[in-house]
Amino acid sequence: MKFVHAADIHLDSPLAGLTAYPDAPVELLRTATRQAFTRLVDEAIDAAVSFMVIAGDLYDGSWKDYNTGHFFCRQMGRLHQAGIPVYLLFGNHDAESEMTKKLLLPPNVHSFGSRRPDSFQLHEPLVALHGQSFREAATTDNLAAGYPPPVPGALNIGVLHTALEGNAAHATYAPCSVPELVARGYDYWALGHVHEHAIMREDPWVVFPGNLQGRHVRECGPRGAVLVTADADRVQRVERLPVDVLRWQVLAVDASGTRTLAEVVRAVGRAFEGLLDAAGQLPLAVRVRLTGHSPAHGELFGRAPHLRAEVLGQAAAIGEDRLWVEKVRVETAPPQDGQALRTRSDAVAALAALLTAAPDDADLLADLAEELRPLVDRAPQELLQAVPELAAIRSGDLADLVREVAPGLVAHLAGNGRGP
Ligand SMILES: [Mn+2]
Repeated sequence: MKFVHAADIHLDSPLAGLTAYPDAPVELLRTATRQAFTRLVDEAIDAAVSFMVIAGDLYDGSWKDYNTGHFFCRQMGRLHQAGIPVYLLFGNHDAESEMTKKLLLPPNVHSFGSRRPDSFQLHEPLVALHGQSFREAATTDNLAAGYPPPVPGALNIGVLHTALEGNAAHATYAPCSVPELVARGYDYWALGHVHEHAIMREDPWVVFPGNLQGRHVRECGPRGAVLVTADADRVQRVERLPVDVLRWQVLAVDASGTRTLAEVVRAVGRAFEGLLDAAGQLPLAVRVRLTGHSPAHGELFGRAPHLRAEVLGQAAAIGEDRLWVEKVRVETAPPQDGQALRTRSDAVAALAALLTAAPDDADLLADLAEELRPLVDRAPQELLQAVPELAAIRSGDLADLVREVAPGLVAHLAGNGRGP
């Protein structure tokens, strides 16, 4: 017997981070979560699974209109035609109190209630699924504590949307510990909420499938569900089932062997080629990080817009519409040879002298005020109230500000990237 365990589908939430680009794949960014979910249903039908479990955050929040619900009904109808039941639990994003619109679902879809734990059973082989949906988004009770004892002779599956405990990256929704889940005596815990795929434990299994589709650069790498193979009384294996339709990557390119911006751009191009070879046919959204000590460091910083244009040019030439650049981050440092260090410390010393004299230099302060005023004039009122330095810039009173920031700035420049 096989089943699919998915969670954190966040249907119809848009992908973020590429939309600023004029040539961004707008349609793909808008529909990626739907396309990934359609692929999941394709895979479930192809693998002739016995059932599908969705462990919360199917929806990103209340629907804008009924379109999202109609799409889900259509996919559930396909599973119904194939004789595949679905066990659906709601998490913090789609808690009962959050969802103002609702549709009847096909008879193959069984939702876990939010008042108390519900159990459903399948026969031949006997499977019992236990779960409780979130009633409110901010559910911080330990829901698992109320789950029923295992059904004897069945493969018991607990379905739960939880941050577990002590997970710093996530709010403490429905907290509980892995030993507590193990003690319940089930064979498999189908968890949701944590977007990174993680097998917390095997036999009994405690599994986060991860979210179905990465939505920004902080959700990198393959995304999807898991395919679980089991016999009548135990789980045999858990395999990842990637169904994402666009993949986010962070690509670090070492610029330490390069001397000019052009050489850096060519190194990025070679790295793009390697990335595409490894990714198969999937479109990629890439953040480029340039690292290392390089003589090109100054040029990269000084010509950032040109660098970005060149990197986009490489992506366009190599990517054939499957490679999108999210951002180019320059994290390089100056070369570490003695000459450069001396030049640098001279520059830092000159800047320190300039800044020391600056509070008493009326011309310099006037120039500075003129440069900064347009920025401050665009800042919202709340920001001006929250940051007194901005008010100082607006009133043209910069001497104190320069006195305050100068030591920190000089220390930062002097200490940054210095070799041993
Ligand atoms: Mn969640």
